Amino acid sequence: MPIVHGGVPSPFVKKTCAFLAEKGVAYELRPLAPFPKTPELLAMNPLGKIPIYQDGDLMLPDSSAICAYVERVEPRPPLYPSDAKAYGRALFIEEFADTKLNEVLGSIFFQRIIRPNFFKQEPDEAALKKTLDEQVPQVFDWLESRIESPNGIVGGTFSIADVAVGAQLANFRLAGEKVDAGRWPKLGRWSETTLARPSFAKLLDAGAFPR
Ligand SMILES: N[C@@H](CCC(=O)N[C@@H](CS)C(=O)NCC(=O)O)C(=O)O
Repeated sequence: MPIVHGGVPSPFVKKTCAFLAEKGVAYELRPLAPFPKTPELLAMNPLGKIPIYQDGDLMLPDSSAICAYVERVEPRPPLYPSDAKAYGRALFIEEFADTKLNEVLGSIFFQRIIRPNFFKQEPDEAALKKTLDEQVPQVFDWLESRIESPNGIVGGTFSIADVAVGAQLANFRLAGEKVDAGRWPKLGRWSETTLARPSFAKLLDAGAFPR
C-alpha cells in the first residue's frame, strides 16, 4: 500500500489525501513533520517539505507531482480535463491555490490553529483582521470570477482545480471561517458542495489538529 508521509493539518497533505480518496486509492498516512529538517526528511525530499508519497521504490515529494503521478497510475475517474484549454486553466487554478491562496488562507490557519496548538501563543488578532479585510477579498474575487459550476470550477466537472482549492478552503473552515455567500455566491455554493464530498468531509471530521 502506498504511504503518504506528512501531517493532515497541512493543506498540501489534505490535497493529496482528497485526491487519493477521489481516486479510490487506499494509502497509509504516516505522520511526519516538516520541522526540524532531519537528514531522514531531507533524504526523502531535498526541499524538506511535506507531503511525500512513497509507492514501492518511488519516493515522490510535492502534492502537484504526486497528483499528476497518481492520475497516470489510476486514470479513473479522470481528475485532469482532457480538453487542452480546460487542462491549462485547471493547472493554473491548482497553482493559484498552492501559492497565493495558500499564502492568504494559510496565514489565517496559522494564527487560529498553529499558533495556539504549536507555539502556545494567542492569535495576532490585528494581523488576522487585516488578512480577512484586505487579502481574502482579493483572492475570493478572483475565484468568484473563475467558478463555472458548483460541481467543478473548470467546465463544471470536478478536477484537480477543485481538489487544490478545496484543500485550502477546508483549512479556512477549520480555522473557524466561512465564505460569505452574500458577497461571493458562486464561491459560497461551490465551497459547500465541494467540502461536503466524502473526500473532504472525512478530512474536516478529523478536526483542525488531529494528533
Ligand atoms: N509545493 C509543495 C508545498 C509543500 C509545503 O509547503 N508544505 C509545507 C507544509 S503545509 C511544508 O512542508 N513546509 C515546511 C517548510 O516550508 O520548510 C506541495 O505542493 O507539496
